[in-house]
Amino acid sequence: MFEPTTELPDASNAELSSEELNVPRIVLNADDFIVKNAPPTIRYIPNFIDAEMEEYLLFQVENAPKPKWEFLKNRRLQNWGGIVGKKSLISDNSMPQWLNMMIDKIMDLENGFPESNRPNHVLINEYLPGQGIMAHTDGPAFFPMVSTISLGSHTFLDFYEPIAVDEEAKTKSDRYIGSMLLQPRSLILIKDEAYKICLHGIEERETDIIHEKIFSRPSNLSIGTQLKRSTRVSLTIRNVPNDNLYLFVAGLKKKTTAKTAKTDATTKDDEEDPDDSDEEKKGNKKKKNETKRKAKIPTAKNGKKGKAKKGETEITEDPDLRSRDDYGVTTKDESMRHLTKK
Ligand SMILES: O=C(O)CCC(=O)C(=O)O
Repeated sequence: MFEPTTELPDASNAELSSEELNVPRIVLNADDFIVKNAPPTIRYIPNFIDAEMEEYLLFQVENAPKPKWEFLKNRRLQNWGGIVGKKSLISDNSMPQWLNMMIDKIMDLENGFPESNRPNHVLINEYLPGQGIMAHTDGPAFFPMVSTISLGSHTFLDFYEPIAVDEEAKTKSDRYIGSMLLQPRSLILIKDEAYKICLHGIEERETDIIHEKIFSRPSNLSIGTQLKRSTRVSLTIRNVPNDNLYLFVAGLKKKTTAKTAKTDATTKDDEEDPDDSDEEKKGNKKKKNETKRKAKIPTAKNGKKGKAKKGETEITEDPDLRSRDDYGVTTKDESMRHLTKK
């Protein structure tokens, strides 16, 4: 599908360094790219990579070993770096050079990830036109900042208030805050309230129409402009602070701790609690339990607490502790369609 039209590095030179692959190292300050009218803090860098690099990355994604692909109902994905559990990463030391290169490029940003939180996990999602991802917050295992590179097509990344568990439960459209127009080759960095409190998702649409609530509207795109989606690949690049390396030796599983803090407390859960894509697959089952759970969170606006109403998905007290299965969407939400495997 993504045949390179020019001569590009291929898997045979995948171990070459960024310099050898001529990745320009330009130091940008991420804080120069804060999106002013968006929830704090979203930083958006258009043309973070050039077209040649985009083509190269699409080629690498498309030509990854077949078993790397996981098929969900609404998209397919690849997981690199290991399995993300509730609180830590079960690292498999598998980050290929073509992704390390992008991690290096993100690490070159001033005010990006701290040195001690270099991204160690990459989730690659491929969306055909009409596909999307339900509104969610990222799991508690991650350092609270996500970086995403878009390839191949634009999309709208939509932001929502969390379900305000108060007297008047709001619909999803009531909770809609606005959208980022993510252009191919761009980088978005989401942290603070936008990461911890807001939900983000992508509607299943084939065409997007520019409207007033697009935070990142370029001046050449007037309200009403229609943008037809094509296949989009996103590289979601994150850090999981607790990084456990598992060694499989003669059928015996032995754990070594690559980084310190809290690892001992996490391992059992993590083995049984797979990464967020797997949680989606298990979502239908978990969702039933979810609706039974009692939970309270402060509302986005008035800080009140309360129980979720009938028919709502209840969410945990601390949005930080919400994983992909705590979507924070109503059980009637159409995004639940995503939960079934093909
Ligand atoms: O594709 C994207 O830009 C969003 C992906 C995402 O939200 C996720 O994988 O958690």
